[in-house]
This record gives sequence, structure tokens and C-alpha cells, in this order.
Amino acid sequence: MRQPGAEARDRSGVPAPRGAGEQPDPVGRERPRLPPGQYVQATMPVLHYGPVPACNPRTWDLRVYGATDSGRDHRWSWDEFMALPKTEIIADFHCVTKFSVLGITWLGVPTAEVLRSVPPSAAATHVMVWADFGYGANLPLDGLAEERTMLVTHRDGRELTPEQGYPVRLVVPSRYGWKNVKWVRAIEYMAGDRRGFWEERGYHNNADPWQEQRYSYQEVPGEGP
Ligand SMILES: Nc1nc2c(c(=O)[nH]1)N[C@H]1C(S)=C(S)[C@@H](COP(=O)(O)O)O[C@H]1N2
Ligand SMILES: [Mo]
Repeated sequence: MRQPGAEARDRSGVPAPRGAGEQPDPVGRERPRLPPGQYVQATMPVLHYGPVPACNPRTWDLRVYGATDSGRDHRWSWDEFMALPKTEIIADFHCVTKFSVLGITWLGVPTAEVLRSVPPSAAATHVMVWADFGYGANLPLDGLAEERTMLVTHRDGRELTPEQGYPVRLVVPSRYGWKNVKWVRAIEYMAGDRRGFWEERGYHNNADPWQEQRYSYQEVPGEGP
């Protein structure tokens, strides 16, 4: 007999994750493994805009700035950041160009931990996650607080390669791929929303694959986080 909800389980036997926007079907069915309009691909192509930044552990840091509760910025050096407790997740990756890669294992620091270490002020509603060279993606604060949003250092048991975002990359399974910022250097707490690199160039501000939020023309004024 078919297990109820079997189609929502991945090969690890773990139920498919539910994140922001991943609501149970109104008639109580499990949602399918793949978001609408996506197809499965075996491996991830390297995709990014601009050059791969060089990384010097001696000068590398990760900053949190903007609307912090203390009014001060926070800075982790390489040694400090790498010493933070890490956890592992298995997540599917959905690119807005319609390929999905299933069951990627990521190891990293949950961003909920960043929010605990550096509490945002009451005015903060959104964040911009910044990479080298001015690439950034915005998220509502809730997106950063999600249990499965992480700053990762390892993929499938190996340290990230430079092309994959070494040394630190954002993984946000509840959103399309472009919000998974490689080469993260800073998190800006924002009092109000601002669009990131692709969000300014025609892509959807919220980017939930389960609602197929691909393009900015789909946005409903006054709706969403
Ligand atoms: N810094 C940075 N991060 C980025 C991008 C980028 O251009 N710059 N591209 C995004 C896009 S569109 C995708 S699909 C994924 C691709 O990740 P991969 O190269 O590890 O497959 O990275 C995302 N992160
Ligand atoms: Mo992408």
C-alpha cells in the first residue's frame, strides 16, 4: 500500500521541507516534491553574474550592520565565524530558469543564530544579504529566521569551491536560487524593504517557488512580505 504523503518524501526518507509560503494544500493533500514549472536536473551548473572573488582568510570578515538593536555593527573574523556551531540540512534547490537539483546536503550556521547573536531593532523588517562586488538579495526578516536558512560552508560533505561561493554562501530553501547569495560578506538589517540585484532587474521580490513567484510583473501591489 502506498504510504500517505509518500510523494512528498525524498530519498533520505525525510518529509519534504515546509518553509515560508509552503502551505499545506487546502484539501489536505501533501504537496508534490517539485514546485510548479520546475524539472529535475542531476547537477548544479555554476551560475553567477560577474567574477569569482578571491578570499584572504586574514582580511575576510562577515559584518552585520544597519538597524541592529544595540545600534552598533557586529563583525566576525574568519576564526570567529568558522568557530560558530554548525548544523546540516538536506534541501532541494530551485532556480528560476526552471531546473531543480534535489537532495543537496548543506553544512553551515543557521541564520536564526545570527539573529540571536545580533538582535535587530524593533524597526527592522527586512535584510539585504550582500556579497562581494555589490550583488545582494533581500529577504523579509522572517526569511532569515526560518530554521532552514543558513550561511553554509560545505556542500555534500566538501568545502565550497570558489565557484560555489567559498567561503560562505546563503542557502534559503524557501526561495528561488538567486536569493542563495554566494560569497556573503555582510547582512544589512533594514527598516523597510529594498530590492536586491535581480529583484531590481525584473525578478520577483518574494521569490517563493511554490507560488511560482518568478517575475516582478506578477507582484500584487501592497501584498506580500
Ligand atoms: N554573489 C552571487 N551569488 C549568486 C549569484 C550571483 O550572481 N552572485 N547567482 C545566483 C543564482 S541566479 C543562482 S541559480 C545560484 C547558482 O548557484 P551555483 O553556481 O552554486 O549553482 O547562485 C546564486 N547566487
Ligand atoms: Mo538562478
